[in-house]
Amino acid sequence: SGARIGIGLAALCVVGSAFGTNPLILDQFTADPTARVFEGKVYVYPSHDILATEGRGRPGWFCMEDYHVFSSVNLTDWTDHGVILTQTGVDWVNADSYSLWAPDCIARDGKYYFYFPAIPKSGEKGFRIGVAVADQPAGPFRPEPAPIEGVRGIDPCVFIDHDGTPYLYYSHRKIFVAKLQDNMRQLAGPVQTIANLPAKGLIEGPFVFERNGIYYLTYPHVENRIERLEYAIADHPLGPFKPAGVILDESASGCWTVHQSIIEYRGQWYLFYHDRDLSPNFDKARSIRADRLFFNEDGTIRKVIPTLR
Ligand code: FUB
Repeated sequence: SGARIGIGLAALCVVGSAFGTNPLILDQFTADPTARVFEGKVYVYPSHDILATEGRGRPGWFCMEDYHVFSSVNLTDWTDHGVILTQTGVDWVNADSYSLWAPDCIARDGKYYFYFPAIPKSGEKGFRIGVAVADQPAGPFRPEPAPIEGVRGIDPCVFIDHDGTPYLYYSHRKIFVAKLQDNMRQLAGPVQTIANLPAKGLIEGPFVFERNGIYYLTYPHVENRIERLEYAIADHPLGPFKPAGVILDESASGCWTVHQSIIEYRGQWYLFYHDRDLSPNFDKARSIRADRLFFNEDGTIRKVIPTLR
């Protein structure tokens, strides 16, 4: 079904804004940014919010029919590489569900694996997680014919440890983890629930990274209407994790969701997240931001202060 993927090479154009003048992308709504450093550039794989209308999605709710990928060498000028996956281009996805939620992309052995949640056309309830594979960070991505067996949930994040073991994290009110096989398309072991995280409120959107032997599990957590970014630390990708603090307070604009990724690029750490800068009255039409992130000497993360336009 590779031919059915819309590859918007024609859409290749610079759409960015100056770094430090969030939001990063001004010509469309973007959310749930997963930033990765590939081939010396920052690639961002966000969700793509659009506005639902009668017959297209569910008015008042999230509405997403495709994904774009963006890249930058300076976090200032962003290139939109166009559409890399659509709800009509994946065999197992309900082509009328407008539910392509938060994705991830990871490189392994010269291939790029794009993970995305979607609602299946089989009629079963809830989200499954699929994989699409490419030879380049901006695609073209070839979707696998079926979602990952044994996984039901949203917000995939794949982390590859120093020993080469890949782990898939995802959420379904709680956060789960399972080892992946070397083919990056199937589970290699049982799904485990991450223990010791806050028991109250919804937790979603896991993003895991490692720095100086500390494994950081970051996640949005909502106890009272608006999500804030929190994190837990461990000395192994499977835990046990211990909650360690707040990275980003609840949005001042009142945006219900937040969703994050953290990268080191040219010696500086960055938090990518979203708010609703281009849509102050509707928080399902979001915009991605980036801000510098700093660590304390003991490895704890200092709270990020959002910079605005
Ligand atoms: O974008 C849809 C959903 O909202 C994501 O999957 C969640 O993490 C939240 O940002």
